[in-house]
Amino acid sequence: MKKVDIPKIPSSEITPQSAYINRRAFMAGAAGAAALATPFLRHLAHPKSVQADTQKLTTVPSKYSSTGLQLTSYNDITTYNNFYEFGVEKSDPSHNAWRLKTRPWTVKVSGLVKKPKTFDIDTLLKLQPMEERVYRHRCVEAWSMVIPWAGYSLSEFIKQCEPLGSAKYVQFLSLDNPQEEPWIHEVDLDWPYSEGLRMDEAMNPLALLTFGLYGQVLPNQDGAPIRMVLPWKYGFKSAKSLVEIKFVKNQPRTTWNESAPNEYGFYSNVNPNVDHPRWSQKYERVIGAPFWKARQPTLMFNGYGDQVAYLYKGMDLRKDF
Ligand SMILES: Nc1nc2c(c(=O)[nH]1)N[C@H]1C(S)=C(S)[C@@H](COP(=O)(O)O)O[C@H]1N2
Ligand SMILES: [Mo]
Repeated sequence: MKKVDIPKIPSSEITPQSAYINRRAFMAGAAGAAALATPFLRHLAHPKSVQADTQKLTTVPSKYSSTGLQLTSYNDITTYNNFYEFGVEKSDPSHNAWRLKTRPWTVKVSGLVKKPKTFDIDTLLKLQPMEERVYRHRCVEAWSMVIPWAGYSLSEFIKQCEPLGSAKYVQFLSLDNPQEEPWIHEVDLDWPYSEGLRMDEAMNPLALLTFGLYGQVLPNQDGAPIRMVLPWKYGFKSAKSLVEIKFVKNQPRTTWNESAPNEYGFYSNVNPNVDHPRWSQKYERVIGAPFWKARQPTLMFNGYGDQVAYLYKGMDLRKDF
């Protein structure tokens, strides 16, 4: 297999995940095609002009919403993304995720539950009142945003699933469809993208089953039509475009832990005192902020300690990072 050189990344940016992923040539055919392969792969032209899906969602305010924070702009939230199924550069998903078909869409509930069931996305949308929750979002790459999500507590959904007592973990599986997500063949990760939580973490009311942002359905690049949002954990724990939620006995495989276990732990709680092996986690770059506010200290549990610290009592967070 021919390897494609990783594009040069501005040294001011930490983009460790993309830098450590091997990408294979998109067009393995004619020799001359190799030079063309990268630009072609970068941005597959949208058949229509690029247009946001602007379906409105009605939301109610939430007691779990963070207050007093400057929201990141819609533009930054929807053009600076990690969604490796659509490319490894921050701008790739905004150019490429139009390929994702979000209807019809179902989410399968499987594993250790009383009644395994497949839910239609439009049923899930109406299951609970949709809350607007402003959350801090901290990527493991030491950048952050503040995003007004729309969704409801995962715990409300889990109660309806009636998990068995033997279910100790919840696994989240993203769409794995190379037709719509051609980068799946280029990016050297094990697909589908998989994440997981311990059951008590999943039942914490902050864990948000998410359908929208800024009062509209999720743009594809942000994980349409349904994703997780876990504000006290690094961003990669919040799997996008979910197709299956599985209740399991043992700690499930998680994509980044599998890829680099010494760098990405199962828990991945935001923790300024435990550095990534290749960079500090003490500070974060606030996307879109004016320069005098762009570097902020990172908060333990991303500022959500009052609500989640009890989950990790007695654990060594250096070991269980
Ligand atoms: N399926 C899937 N989910 C994913 C990712 C991904 O590449 N694939 N990236 C993760 C990472 S690293 C982050 S920081 C967040 C980014 O979410 P956002 O683009 O909506 O800000 O999504 C997470 N969920
Ligand atoms: Mo991330």
